[in-house]
Amino acid sequence: MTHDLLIKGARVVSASGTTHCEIGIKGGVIATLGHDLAGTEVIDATGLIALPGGIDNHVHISQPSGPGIVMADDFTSGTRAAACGGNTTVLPFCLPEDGQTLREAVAAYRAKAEGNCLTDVAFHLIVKETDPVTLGQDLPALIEAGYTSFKVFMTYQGLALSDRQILEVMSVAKTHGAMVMVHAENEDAIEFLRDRAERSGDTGPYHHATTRPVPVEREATHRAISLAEIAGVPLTIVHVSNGEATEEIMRARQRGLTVFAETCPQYITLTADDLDRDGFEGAKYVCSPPPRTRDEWDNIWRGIETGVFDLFSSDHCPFRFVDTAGKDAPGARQSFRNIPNGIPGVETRLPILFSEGVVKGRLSLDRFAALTATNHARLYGLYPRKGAIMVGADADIALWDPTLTKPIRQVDLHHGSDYTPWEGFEVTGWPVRTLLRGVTTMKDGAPVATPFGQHLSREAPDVLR
Ligand code: DUC
Ligand code: ZN
Ligand code: ZN
Repeated sequence: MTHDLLIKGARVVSASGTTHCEIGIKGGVIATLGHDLAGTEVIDATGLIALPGGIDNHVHISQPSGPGIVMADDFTSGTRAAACGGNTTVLPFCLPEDGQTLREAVAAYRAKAEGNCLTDVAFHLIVKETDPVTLGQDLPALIEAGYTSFKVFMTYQGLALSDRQILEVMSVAKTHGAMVMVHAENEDAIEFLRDRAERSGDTGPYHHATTRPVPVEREATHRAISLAEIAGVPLTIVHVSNGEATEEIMRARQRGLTVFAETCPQYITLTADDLDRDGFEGAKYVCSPPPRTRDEWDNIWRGIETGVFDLFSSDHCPFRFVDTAGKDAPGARQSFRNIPNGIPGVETRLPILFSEGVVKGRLSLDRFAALTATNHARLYGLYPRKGAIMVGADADIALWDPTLTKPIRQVDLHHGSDYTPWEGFEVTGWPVRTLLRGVTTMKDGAPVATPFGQHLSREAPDVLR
C-alpha cells in the first residue's frame, strides 16, 4: 500500500508499547505501523517522539461568565492554542445561559465552534437545573445523541446543586448511561469563611485561597463519593488539588467503588503564595480549587505515580488580566469574591507534565500518553477512534523534541489571555509538530492550518459499556 503520509524515524508511543517504527497514514487514519513503508509524503522525525495527540477533556471556551465578564478564548483562539500545545481534541463544557435550556445551550455552542476549530471537539454538559424537563427530557435526549458526560457543581451560587439534586442527576446518569463529573468544594463552608474574611478586611486575592482550604475540598469529595455510592454510579472527581482529597478517592476504591480522578498542572507547579504576589498580580492565579503548597505537590505526584489519577487536564478557564471584562472586573480589587475564577493552560499542560514528569524520571512515556490522551478517550467515549497510536485510529499525533529546552513565555503562546501563570517556567520537551487526522496543525510552535476540526459525537464511557 502507498500511504498518503509516512512519519519515519520517531520513537513511537503506540497502544502496544514504545518502539521505533514508521507510521503510515491514509485517508487521515493510521493504516500501518511497520518498517520500509511506502508513502507519497514523508516526515523525517528522527530524534523525535511520536505521542498520541493530546486530549484535554477539561477546558472552558466561550463560556458565559456573568454580567460584563468575557472569557478570553473563543473556539478560534482556544483550539489554536490547544493545537500549538500538542493537542488534537478538546472537550469544553457547555453551560446554559440563564433561561436557556440545555438543548439550546448545546446548539449555541455547536454553532460557535462550527468552522472555527483547529482541534476536534466534543462537549461535556453542565447541569445547573434539575427541573422535570431538564432531567426527564433534555438530559436523556442529549445522552442518546452522544453527550455522555456532565458536570455538577457543589460550589458557586447559581450553579451549586443540593445533595438531593446531585442524586437526581446521578440517577439520570445511571438510567441512561453517562459519566457524572463533580466539582467538589463545600459552598456553605466557603461562604462562611468568605464572609468572615471580608469582615476582617482580608479581601486581597490571597484570601481566595484561605477561604477554600483543604477540608472544604476533602469534605465535598467524600460527600460526592458517598452520593455516587448511594446512586450506584461511577463518577469522576475533577481538578483534585491535595493529598487529603486524594486519600478519599483511594479509600473509595478500596471499598470497591468506581471513582476516577483528575488533576491539573497548577496543583504540581503553583502555590497559594502565588496569589499573594504584589499588588493585584495574585489575581492571575485565582482558580478553584486554589493552588496549595509544595508539600501538596508531593502528594499529588504520589497520586499520579501510583495510579490514583487517571486524567491530567488543564482546566483551561482563561480571562485577560488587564481587562475590566477579565480579572480586573468591577469590585475585584475590593474583594477577591469578584475576581473571575480560572487560569489559562491548554497550551502549556502537556509541556509541563512532560518536563516535570517524563524528563524528571517520574513518568514513563506510556503513562504520559495514558494520562494525557488514552484515558480521556476511554473515559469519555472516544476510544478507539481517539487516544492512541494504533491501526484504525485517527492519525492524531504530536511529535515531541524531548531535548528542546525553553521557558514558557506569553509572547510564544496562542491563547486569548494576555498572560500565562507560568511566565518564565523552564520546560524541557516540547511538541514541535501536531497532526490532526494526518494534517499538520502546528509546526515549530506556530499554527499552520485553517480550522477544519470536527464535532465528535461520543459513545458511553468505556466503564459503562
Ligand atoms: N471549575 C472549573 O472546573 N473550572 C474553572 C472554575 C471552576 O470552578
Ligand atoms: Zn470546577
Ligand atoms: Zn473547569
